[in-house]
Parts: sequence; structure tokens; C-alpha cells
Amino acid sequence: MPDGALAPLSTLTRRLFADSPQLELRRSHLARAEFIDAATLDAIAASEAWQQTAAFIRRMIDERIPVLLFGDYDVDGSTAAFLLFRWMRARGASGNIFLPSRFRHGYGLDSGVIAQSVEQGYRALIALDCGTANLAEIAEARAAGLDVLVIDHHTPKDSLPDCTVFNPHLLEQLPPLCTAGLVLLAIMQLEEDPAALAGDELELAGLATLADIVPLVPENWYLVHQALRLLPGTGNLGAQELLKISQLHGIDIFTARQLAFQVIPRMNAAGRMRSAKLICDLLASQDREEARRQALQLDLLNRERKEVTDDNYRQAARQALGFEDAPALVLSDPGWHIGVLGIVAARIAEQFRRPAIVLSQSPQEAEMLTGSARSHGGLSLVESLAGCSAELESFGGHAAAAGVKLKRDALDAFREAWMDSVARIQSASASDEQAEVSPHEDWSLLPELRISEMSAVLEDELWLLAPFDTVLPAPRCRLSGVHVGRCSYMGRERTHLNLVLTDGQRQVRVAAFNMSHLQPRLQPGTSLQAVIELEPDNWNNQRSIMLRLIGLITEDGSQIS
Ligand SMILES: [Mn+2]
Repeated sequence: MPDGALAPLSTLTRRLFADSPQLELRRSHLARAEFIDAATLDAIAASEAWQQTAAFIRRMIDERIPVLLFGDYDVDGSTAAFLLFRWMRARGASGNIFLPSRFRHGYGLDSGVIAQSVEQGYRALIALDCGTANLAEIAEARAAGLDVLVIDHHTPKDSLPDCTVFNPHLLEQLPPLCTAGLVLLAIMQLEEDPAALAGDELELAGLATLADIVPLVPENWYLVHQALRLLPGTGNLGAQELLKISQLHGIDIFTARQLAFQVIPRMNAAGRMRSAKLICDLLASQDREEARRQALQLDLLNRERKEVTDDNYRQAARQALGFEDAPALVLSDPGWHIGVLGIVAARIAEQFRRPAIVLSQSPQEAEMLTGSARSHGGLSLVESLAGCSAELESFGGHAAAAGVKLKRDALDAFREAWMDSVARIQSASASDEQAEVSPHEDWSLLPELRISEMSAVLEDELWLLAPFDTVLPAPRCRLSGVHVGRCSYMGRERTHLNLVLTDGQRQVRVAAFNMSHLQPRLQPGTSLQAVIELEPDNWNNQRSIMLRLIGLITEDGSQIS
């Protein structure tokens, strides 16, 4: 049992999290050291979807049916394919992994690949991290004699494919796991001898869970929490070399931020710039020298990816300035790189504080545009796209991220239809929310914290409960009874501030990212309350808590951010 998992949380920590029920859920998950609780597992095991899934996988192994595992080109899709294939192969299954290319196939099952696999003698297909929406392709596969199973977590359309689909959207007992999480669950249920596992399954599924940005409900949180602790000592050669090249060696416990900013982009660079097969090859590597070369290759692809992203982002931002009043942005250029559209859309959505779709010309079909959508302000993309699907060839994804395809000459009509759809949803949700003002709006409602209350206990408990997302947000509070000790600029372009606050006895450092405009208000000696967010930090391999400035409450009570 992990240290401190059963000790009751301090009153201070409970107060900082407003006694969220997530605190106890997380602690009890940790105390039981299990990914999914036994009662939920029993309910899943009894479901028809699981029984058919288990029977399918066992039949592949027992009858040595040549099976193609068709994944996706991101961390989740490739890790899921790697984990399931390695486990099945070790038990005698015959077959291979196929990961599509963004440039040749696009997202999801591909008719050409299915036809080719039939010619090559495959007799079954497992779609991983895709397939739920591929009704036509699955009908073709079945007509060609392939047995088909889908393990996926994408949102289903109105109709379902004609095969077994293991998807949390279709089985209420299943937590909202990503595909690698579903594969981990499947392997743990199917494996009679846990000692026969490779031992890296939990940390790799946890890494994929973090990469896929699924909500950190207790099951997903547990996987990520474990990955942060297990990855530093992973037995997987490829992961070891990847961590080294990501400058993450000699660290006992990672923060989610370290993996999200240093490791995951290097893995995703494979599918963005070349082929996600590189991720599977790296994770499967049995040779140190080979693993080192593969990690280096991912690092180089990531550097290339950064340059292309910056260039395409600048062009897209220039275009966005032309749509000042639009509630959402649709930007398009045939020259933009297919592999970075999602990152560019995310950056545009963040910078312009609006949902954004970024499109380029489809590499497969010259008359089509293909692109990525990223949400802002809680809008459900899938819902908003469903509201204008007449203008789209296809779309799919989740609330926060989605992919779209449309005819080039439908661009203007689509832009108009999507604007209407977004505006409709936003006005409906604005009236829903009126009754409920978020406590973050009125900072005087936030819990108060004094420097004298900050201790090693608080630090340990925050490390135990992290990582945070919308399910359990990082705690925000008012640091009171303090005045400014020092304030200096930070960062090459002096965009950040490094603030030292003191209560007269002890002092703390507060990081103010992109808040250099507050500098004139932070003269030494100024009394104020600092609204801060607390988050585990590992800067310089020193385990600590970062205090991130959200805003200031001045002595006369005004809120400034
Ligand atoms: Mn996924």
C-alpha cells in the first residue's frame, strides 16, 4: 500500500478542495491499489459486450486466426495496438499491427487497407481507437469474410457498426477510459497469471490516458497517478530511452506536466510527421542501441514538428484577425501541414478564446478539405458539428476535440452553418448557467491560506492527489496577510513575473505567467491578497509545490487579473 494512502487528509487540504468527494474516491482507489473496483469489474464481466470481446480475442489466440490490429496514429491508438498485440502474440496469436498514415489514409478504418488485408490472408480485424463510426468500412470487411471487433472510446453516431463494439459510450458500467485503458482492462481480465504480464502495461496505459486528455475520473486518475511513479523505473527499454532524450532522468516521480510537455509531444511527432509505427517499434524494442536510435528519431521529428507548427500558426493567426466578431473560427489554407492542424487549432482556440477549426487540403482527395477542431469555453464540438452536418462530408471525435472533412466549395456555407450552430448552443447554455455563478468569479469566496499554514504535509497531500483536471481542479485560494517582498521579470521576453511574497517572517515564491502587466502594482511593501493555484512541481528535480498567480485582490477589495 502506498505511503500515506490511508492517513486522513489534513483539514487544510480538505478545505482547499472544498471537501470534494473526489478526495475520498482517489484515496480509496489508492488504498485498494486497484484500477477498477471489484463490483464494477464484475458488472463489466457480466455484460454481453465484454463476453463477446473476450470470446473474440480468445478465439483469435486458440484458433490462430490471422488478425490485423488496426490502430490510430496518436499515443493512445498506437500504445493500445502495441499492448494488445504483444499480449496476444505471446499467447500464440498470429497477425500484425497496422497504423494508418494521416497522409495516405486519414483517420479511421480504410477500405483500401481492408481489401489489401483480405488479399494478404487476414481473416479478422480488431479496430483500436477507431471503428465506432466506420459503419461502411466494417460492412465491407464483413462482406469480404473478416471477423471484426471494435475497441474504441469515440462517440457513436446514430447507428452502430454490425459487429461487437467495446466502447464506454455503449456500456454504462465502463468508466470513460481511453483505448489503451480499455486494452489494459481486457488484458487484466483475460490473463489468468498476472505474473505472465510484461510489467510495463500499467505505466504505458497511464501515459496514453494522460496523452488522450480523457477526464480524470478515479479509474483514469489512478492510471496516470501510477504512471507518474512507475515510468521513472520502467523496464521498457524504448520508454527508458525516450525519457532520457526528453531530459527526464534521475527523477523519482514525474509531474503530469513533465510528461505532457516533454514526452508525449515527442511520441505524437511520429504520427504527425511520419508514421505512428515508430511508437510501436520503440515500445517493442529489445535492443538498447536500437531503442536509443528510435528515441533520437522521435526527438528530431518533434523538432521538425515545432518549426512547422510555429510557421502554420503564424499564418492561421493572421487569417483569424480577419474574423473579429465571429463566435468561432474556421481557417483554411491548402499549404498547411496535415500533421499539425490539431495543435494549430488548439493554439488558435486558446489565443482567440473561441472554438476553432483549422483546415488544409486533403492529401487523398484533391476536392476535399480536412481539418481539426478544438473547443473553447465548454462548447461540445460533436454537438455543434451535428447541428450543421449537412455541410460536412464527415466528422467525429469528442466534446473538446474533433476532426472534420468537407468539400472545398462548401467552405463558406459550412462556416456560416457552424457559426449558427455554435451561437445556438452558446445562447442555450448561457441561460442554463445564469443561476449558478462559479466561485472563481468572486474570489472573496475562495478559501484563505496563510504562509504559516504551508507545510510538508500540504505538499505531500497535493502530490498524493495530483494530477488535477476538470474532475478535481487544482486548488485555488487567497494567500492572505502578505505583502510584496520582490518582483522581477522572468523569461526571455520578460512576459512572466517572479513574485516574492512575505508575511514578515517567511516568504514564498509565486510565478505569474503572462502577467507582466501587473508589475506596476507589485511594488515592494504593497499589501494584497494573491489569488493562487497550487500544483506539484519538479523544477530542477526539486519536489515542491508551484504557486501560480491567477490574480490580485487589492486592499480596497478590487479584483485584478
Ligand atoms: Mn483515443
